[in-house]
Amino acid sequence: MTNNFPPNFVWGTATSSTQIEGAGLLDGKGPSIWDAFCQIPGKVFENQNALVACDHYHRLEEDVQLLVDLGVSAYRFSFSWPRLLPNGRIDHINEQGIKFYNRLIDLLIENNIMPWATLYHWDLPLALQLEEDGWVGAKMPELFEDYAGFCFQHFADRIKNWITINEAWVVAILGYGQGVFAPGRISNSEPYLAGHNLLLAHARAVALYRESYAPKYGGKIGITNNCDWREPATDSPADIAAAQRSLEFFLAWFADPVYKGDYPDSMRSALGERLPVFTPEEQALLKGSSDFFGLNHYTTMYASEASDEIIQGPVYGNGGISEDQNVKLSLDPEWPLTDMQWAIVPWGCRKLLKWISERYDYPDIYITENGCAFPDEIEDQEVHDPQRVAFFKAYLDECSEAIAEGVKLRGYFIWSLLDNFEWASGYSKRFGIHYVDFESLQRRPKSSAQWYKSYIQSGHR
Ligand code: PNW
Repeated sequence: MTNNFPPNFVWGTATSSTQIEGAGLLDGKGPSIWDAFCQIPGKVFENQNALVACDHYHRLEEDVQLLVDLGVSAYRFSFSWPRLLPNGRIDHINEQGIKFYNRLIDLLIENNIMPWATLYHWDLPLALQLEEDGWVGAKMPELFEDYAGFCFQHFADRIKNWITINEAWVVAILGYGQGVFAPGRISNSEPYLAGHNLLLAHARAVALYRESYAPKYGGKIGITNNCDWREPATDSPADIAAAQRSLEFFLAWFADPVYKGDYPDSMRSALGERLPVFTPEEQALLKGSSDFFGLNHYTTMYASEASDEIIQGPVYGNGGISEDQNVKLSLDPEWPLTDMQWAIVPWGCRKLLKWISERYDYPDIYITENGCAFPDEIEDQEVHDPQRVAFFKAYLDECSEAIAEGVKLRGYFIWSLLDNFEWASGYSKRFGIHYVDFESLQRRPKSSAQWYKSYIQSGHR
């Protein structure tokens, strides 16, 4: 085990509104696209929904206490747009939503835990899906800016770390390409339009924050993208190029516009007119629009050139639309799998961190999510999850190694604080370092929570 984490390294855990809050239609909250999606039979495991989830809305104090007990220095959560603005627009404000987040933020600060707030973690107000076509609608960047401004106005005095959009890739590909996440659209062009509007929405929110809030409060704002590592399946130039292309369709799709002002050439040439074009003004707005590189990382796959094989339909986990890339993905049978069937490949994390650092000139990186699902069970009042502990040890070791190799990794957030509503998988996949009994809603630290606590304490901070 190496330890290259500096004393000011940010140690945290993460959650999101839909996944933990519950109170899905209570206290003035409007419905989100996920509330609607859950009502379509067959979309979510056992037709479950997020109406109660972990009932965090009513167990706020208890959950902050879990964070205190863990000894983390930061907590990443997300604002529920439809809890604050039930129809998505600032003409109708839900005061009870503001009160709820004020309580959360104040409690975190009282306990010396830095709040990291995500503005959009997938719970679009349903009204905006119906009225504006959701993220393929041209007015969405402006409506997001309004919503962001509303959040800054109420919370920027205390929140110094902002994330605009969580995983635009998931929204675009799973929500608008494969239709397996809300809003459930299936298309081979809408993902690129949705991605485009998400980027513009991000850029507008950042411009507003930098102009009107950062000078006064001195906070930071950025975007979080997810990416797996893609290892060339062989050392042939074709497979090396395929792995590179795969990473560009997955991560550079969203990171190049933010760091360089435009989409990668590989996407432009493969997609032609399906990839929207930024105006020069939009490029200027996007370039440099993130104060840090937010990364959610879970797994690794081999990539090879698809050449003669015709890739049809969705290939799970392939960045961009599968058919557009000419990349074939595969797994090494030696790699252990999590309950999501995601391979555990810790060195992939280090390689990805280095790839990002080299491509984007060594930005400050925060891993805003990393974690794994296992079918944990309670036995004699305890939950032993040695595989999860081994996962974190191994991934953090590679993070430490990456730091030694020059990567400016500044923080790490475990996904997740609690077992929660895992989107289309419902409650069947447990990512938490605290076990949640979804009948009684009782929380219980797993051994991984104990381990993380001592890891943070033992000089890894
Ligand atoms: C992320 N994929 O989602 C989200 O930010 C979390 O809300 C979620 O609970 C967590 O990871 C675990 O799934 C992802 O298909 C969903 O590659 C799907 C993918 C990646 C990330």
